[in-house]
Amino acid sequence: MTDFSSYLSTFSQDFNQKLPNLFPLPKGEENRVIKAMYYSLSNGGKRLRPFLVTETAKLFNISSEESFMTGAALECLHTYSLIHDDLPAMDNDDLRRGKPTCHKQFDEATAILAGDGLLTYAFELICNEANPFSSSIKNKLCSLLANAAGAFNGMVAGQMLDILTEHNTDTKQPQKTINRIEEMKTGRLLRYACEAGAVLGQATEEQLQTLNFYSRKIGTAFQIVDDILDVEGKQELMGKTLGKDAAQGKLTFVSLYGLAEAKTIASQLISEAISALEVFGGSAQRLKELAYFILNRNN
Ligand code: GRG
Repeated sequence: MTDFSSYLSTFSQDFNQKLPNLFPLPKGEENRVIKAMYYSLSNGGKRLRPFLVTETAKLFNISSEESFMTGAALECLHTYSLIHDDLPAMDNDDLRRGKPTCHKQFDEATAILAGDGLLTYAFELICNEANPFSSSIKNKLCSLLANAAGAFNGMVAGQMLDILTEHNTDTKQPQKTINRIEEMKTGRLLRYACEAGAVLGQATEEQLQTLNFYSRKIGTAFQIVDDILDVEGKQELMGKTLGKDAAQGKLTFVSLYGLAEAKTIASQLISEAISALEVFGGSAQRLKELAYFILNRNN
């Protein structure tokens, strides 16, 4: 294990240990939905989004304890998107994070509700009084998160475009389309992670722009690597069904550029992301390492 992998793994363990406190189980059989929410949330996952929140906030001397709630909220929202993406009406997947998907483990209606529950709980966590920031910062965090996850150029819009493209791959401008899908579906939440850290740390406009640039570059690289892994990855490491993009004739970075060029583009994006962080000096070391990790990941 590299030094960075072990750093990320320690972060994940610490993060996972704090999760049960956020999910006290109320009495009543309706707690089934909370069990389903916690099942999917605690079911592995690399925790890259809360890691990004934490490390970005650290640039501004905000401790990991202070940024925890914001990272947890984002991971809840991310997990909702995975649960809904796996549903029969969407990607129809049986496996997620190496375990049965939420609708396979529970049932479809419960999985829809678990997604809804995690989405709304994200905002409750940000507003929670245990989140030690001012109302104005929490307000900003909520508004940015709603926009990143929503239907107006956010993740929901990206998912819609992705679904439409699946049924119509002979789009006139495939390059533009694939970039728009990535930017909204995958990119917006990764961008939010860095924005949130910057909001917690009350970053300057210039610092925010730098982090924005970094997160856009790693976001695109993340999606390109995801597309590459769908072709070349190992199912036991990825924990999800692979080869689906080609089987569904999906427009992806690999179908558009081919494997070799897709790898070159991803590598170029990661170099640009890392260079941008120079302004933060040594304190951005872990963010630089994360960029490499995204490029070289196998799950
Ligand atoms: C249902 C509104 C709605 C949106 C779904 C997240 C998503 C949008 C679709 C999932 C399909 C997919 C392959 C998305 C692109 C990349 C992505 C988000 C991968 C999963 O993220 P990781 O690798 O997952 O960080 P873990 O499990 O490690 O958290």
